[in-house]
Amino acid sequence: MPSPDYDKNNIFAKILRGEIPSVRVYEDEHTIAFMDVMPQAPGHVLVIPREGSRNLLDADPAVLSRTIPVVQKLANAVKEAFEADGVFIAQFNEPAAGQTVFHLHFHVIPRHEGAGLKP
Ligand code: DGP
Repeated sequence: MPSPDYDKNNIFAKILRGEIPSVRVYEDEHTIAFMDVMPQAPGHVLVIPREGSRNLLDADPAVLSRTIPVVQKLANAVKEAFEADGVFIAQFNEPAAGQTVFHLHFHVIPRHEGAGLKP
């Protein structure tokens, strides 16, 4: 069940329904991952559950428990594919914390030594 604060017309919901294009790099029954259109670094991927929640604050813990292993899988995949030294995982909740798209998502960003960190 989508959470009550969820807007089913947000851009990631449209990506999930195939109404706008995305570069999908992973999908399973519960989760998809696609390339971020405004990457912080090459290989920046977004992981989202198919079930709608506005963000982590209202997400069903059962959905989180299915999503985190996919974040781990994609983190290892981008680390290898982009020959990164590390992987930055970011997740924002509400505008005050920097959230701009209101469908729960995890940023998975490969990092290279010396490249610097954007917040
Ligand atoms: P935030 O809500 O601040 O955690 O970040 C939302 C991210 O979503 C941001 O890095 C840019 C990305 N984004 C926004 N619109 C689209 C889109 O239409 N397609 C894709 N692939 N990414 C998007």
